[in-house]
Amino acid sequence: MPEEPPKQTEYQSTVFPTWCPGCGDFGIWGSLKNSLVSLNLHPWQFVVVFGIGCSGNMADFFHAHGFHALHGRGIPNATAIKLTNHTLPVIIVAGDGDTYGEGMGHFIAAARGNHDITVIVHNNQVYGLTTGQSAPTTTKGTKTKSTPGGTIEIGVNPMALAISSGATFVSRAFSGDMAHTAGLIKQAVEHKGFALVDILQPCVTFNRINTYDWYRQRVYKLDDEGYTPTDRTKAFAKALEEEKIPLGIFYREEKPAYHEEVTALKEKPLVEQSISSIDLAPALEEFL
Ligand SMILES: Cc1ncc(C[n+]2csc(CCOP(=O)(O)OP(=O)(O)O)c2C)c(N)n1
Ligand code: SF4
Repeated sequence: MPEEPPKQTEYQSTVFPTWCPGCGDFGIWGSLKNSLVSLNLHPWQFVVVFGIGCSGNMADFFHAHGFHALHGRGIPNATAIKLTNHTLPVIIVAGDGDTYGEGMGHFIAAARGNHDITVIVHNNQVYGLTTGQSAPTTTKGTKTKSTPGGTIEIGVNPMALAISSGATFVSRAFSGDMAHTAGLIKQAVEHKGFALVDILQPCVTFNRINTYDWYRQRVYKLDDEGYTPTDRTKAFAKALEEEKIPLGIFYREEKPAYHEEVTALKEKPLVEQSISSIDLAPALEEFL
């Protein structure tokens, strides 16, 4: 008998979100579930790695095979899972602080390797869970709890960072537009290689600048102007736009994913390989 298609409720855990009412995390949560339905993936057919933050708290509100990683360490956990069983779609859900701050080195390394993972970033431009300190994405001069005189550093540009690091699917969404966000997540998961969906997510409690209205006055869709995401130079130009905020796929490229270039994984996934015939004695003797 053919398997029933998944239903949204399958990804529902028994815990209702503890996010503040109106938080943009709700829109990302709903969009992710909608995209998984359209990808025809049941909860046991993919893995989600969660970071630490309000965003990563989704681990409690989501029913699937998952792992709640340390702050900044979602990406290395995800690449390890992918290399162990590269038939599984692997998704990461983490904050902008987690991904572009403590996890920045891992982000660049995984993008350079074109690891076949989907990184979903809740970009609220603050540290939400720890109550509103500045994040790596905070715009220069912004006053936050940790920067009462305004931030001195410039903000990280996630689109430019991803494009220059070798990511092969680079996109931006807005959590206030769930249909568009779900469509981008779906395409990112389908993409073979390192895929970023940076999602602009209002933190209604600690970020009173980048509100839903603020975004609605500035965002526009790249698709609406007939933009094609195949030219790196044009993608950089879009990444540097500031007055208006482009949404959609900035850059997309087809090339081999990391696991496809590892000789030992060419025949079958690591998890299906037998290690009983391997003599571990010489290695143990050398290292113990
Ligand atoms: C290794 C480590 N460093 C720092 C922290 C403290 N910490 C917890 S959440 C967080 C920031 C969360 O901000 P972000 O990643 O943007 O996620 P958000 O809460 O905004 O969704 C920090 C610094 C931690 N738990 N572990
Ligand atoms: S603190 Fe901000 S990011 Fe965290 S749940 Fe509340 S509104 Fe959302």
